[in-house]
Amino acid sequence: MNARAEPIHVTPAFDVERVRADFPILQIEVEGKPLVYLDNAASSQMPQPVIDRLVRYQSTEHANIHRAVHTLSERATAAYEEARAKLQRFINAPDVREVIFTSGTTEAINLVMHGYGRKFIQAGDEIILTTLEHHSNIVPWQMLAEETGAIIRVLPINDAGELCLDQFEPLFNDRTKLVGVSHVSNALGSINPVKQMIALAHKRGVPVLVDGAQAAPHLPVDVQDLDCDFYAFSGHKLCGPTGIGVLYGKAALLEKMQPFKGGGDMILSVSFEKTVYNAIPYKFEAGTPPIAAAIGLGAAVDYLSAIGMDVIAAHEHALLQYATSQFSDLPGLRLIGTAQDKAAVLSFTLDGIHPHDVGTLLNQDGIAVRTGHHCAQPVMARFKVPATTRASFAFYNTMAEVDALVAGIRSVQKVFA
Ligand code: 7TS
Repeated sequence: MNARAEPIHVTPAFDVERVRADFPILQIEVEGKPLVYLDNAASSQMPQPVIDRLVRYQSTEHANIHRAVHTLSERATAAYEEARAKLQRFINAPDVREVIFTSGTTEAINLVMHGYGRKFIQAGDEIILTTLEHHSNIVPWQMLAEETGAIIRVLPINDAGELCLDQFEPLFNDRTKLVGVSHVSNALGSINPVKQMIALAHKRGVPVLVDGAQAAPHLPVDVQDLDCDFYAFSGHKLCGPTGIGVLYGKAALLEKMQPFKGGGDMILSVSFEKTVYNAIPYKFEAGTPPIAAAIGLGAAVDYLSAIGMDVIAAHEHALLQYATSQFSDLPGLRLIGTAQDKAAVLSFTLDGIHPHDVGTLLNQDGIAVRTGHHCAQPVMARFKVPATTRASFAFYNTMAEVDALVAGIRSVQKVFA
């Protein structure tokens, strides 16, 4: 007999009510009804430990960083750099120098466009994007194409909102210089096979930028496992503050890139004859950064990691399955985006009712959803709709909130019947 006890693998039960108690804003009422917050893809809410961390920083640690020998400056610098290390662990980056604080995903992508694109992409070179991209992973590349004469190629999607992976490899040629792809679509929730795409691109020697804005808050992200060259995400979708985000980049690439912004902190020495740039990551962090926000984001990833990103993903998947099955009982509802592999985003239209009216009426029931094109107009064009209503879930949402949404949709349909 084996004397050693077998390890027992128990998934800790996820207590959603306990988690909700951490979020002051989830306790408020809207229009006299308990808030049902289903606009997490736009921005998620902040738990008390993150709020407390911001207050502690502002009350006892605030000063400018990397500049002075006084105590507060040292405290602020230590807390800021500690936050960088927390973010490094959160995405399993091999080197802390590969974590650059930006103002968000948009700025992170623009940094790659200016730092990498303007240096290495020329007339006739090609960039591969996908139909699923958010405007912030389209427009910077169009600006670059306009400036340089580079060409953008687009990987299409099928009727379920999944990338047509079989058409990916044929898009490459000798002029392909970069692939930009979202890890998770904000408009449809499709989870893209980025690991597979990165491997295919690397076979051709082409670097890949992953827009992780909608993945980092919902799935465990491991940049070493993905082997991505760049990974961008935003703090405010991750229970952190606005005005902060991260660009992960492989050190070898970051070293070769030119700075995006010039100013203080990004230099080693300046004269009118010659300026020497600072080492990475500081080369890309010109000026006083959003110190408080970075520290808040560090607290946010601590909070999420304590719950466990796999636990978060499992709870959100259960919400998605339940909501999808409830939606299938609603006549006149068309679900846009039915990918096999999907995050908890439900984009839909209701026959004969404009999404704006749906959103306005749901708000009267205290339910927050987003309506519109979700900054993904090529996705809307693909499905021939001008807009959708989108319910996007977070780990603090409940099955009862799915029921509230379904009841809300039924009453919207009654108003328009
Ligand atoms: N990429 C994706 C996939 C996104 O979903 C968003 C924001 C961005 C980039 C830009 O992020 P930012 O933090 O720099 O603005 N998406 C949404 C949304 O779906 N609704 O509001 C913002």
